[in-house]
Amino acid sequence: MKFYSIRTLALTASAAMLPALTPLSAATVEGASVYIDFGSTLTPEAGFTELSVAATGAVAFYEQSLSNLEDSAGNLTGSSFLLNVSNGTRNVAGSNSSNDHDPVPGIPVSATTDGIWFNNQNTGTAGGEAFGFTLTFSDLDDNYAYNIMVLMGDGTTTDFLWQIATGSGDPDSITITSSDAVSAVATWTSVTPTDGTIVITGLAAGPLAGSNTGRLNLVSLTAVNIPETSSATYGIAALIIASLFSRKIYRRKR
Ligand SMILES: [Ca+2]
Repeated sequence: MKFYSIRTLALTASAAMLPALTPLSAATVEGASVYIDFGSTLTPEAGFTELSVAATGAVAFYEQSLSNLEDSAGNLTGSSFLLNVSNGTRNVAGSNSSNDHDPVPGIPVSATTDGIWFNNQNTGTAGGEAFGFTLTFSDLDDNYAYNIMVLMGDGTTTDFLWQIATGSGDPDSITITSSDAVSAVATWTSVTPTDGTIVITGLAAGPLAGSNTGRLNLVSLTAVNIPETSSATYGIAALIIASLFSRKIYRRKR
């Protein structure tokens, strides 16, 4: 609590004296997570935002969005999420279908036992468009970095290559294979948004002959402090403010 009030104080200084700094968003809380829980089973825990997909007919290029995401601390972050699926048809499956992921510490079982599945219906890479997922988080607080986790699900039939397409700080490419999709936990650490945006892509990397299915279970973003640079900036701002306050108090005394 004490630390947070100091940062708020530093913000006041930066707005007046250091206009190059971006103001902190009061809605973003260090350590809080935004969870997008794909699937059709309601997850009652606070901060879990469901993304269910109606089981309708084939769609070549699918997208669905969520706005003003709630985090695990119960705050509305003002951030948005967009799911795009390229070269696939769509469907949804609940906990009784084969979208399960093994339990993950800290994540409710109701969140890891449902997912959504997409199938490219034998289209392979025809038309030059890869089959896979694009997860876009926008209007993120640039004053934080984000730890990211992606879970796919049982029944994924080909390999998917996951990476951070927009955002910096963790260049890891992570392959989730058809055989480990039920257990693999893809993570990236301290990813810094680019103009408030982080884009995560998971494109089919394996052989695409015939029908291919990708099952997506959960994605999370956890706000963490940006190392070094941010701390130094706040420290300088706090020193300036402290100096101003001491002068003001001195004048009042006289
Ligand atoms: Ca899920």
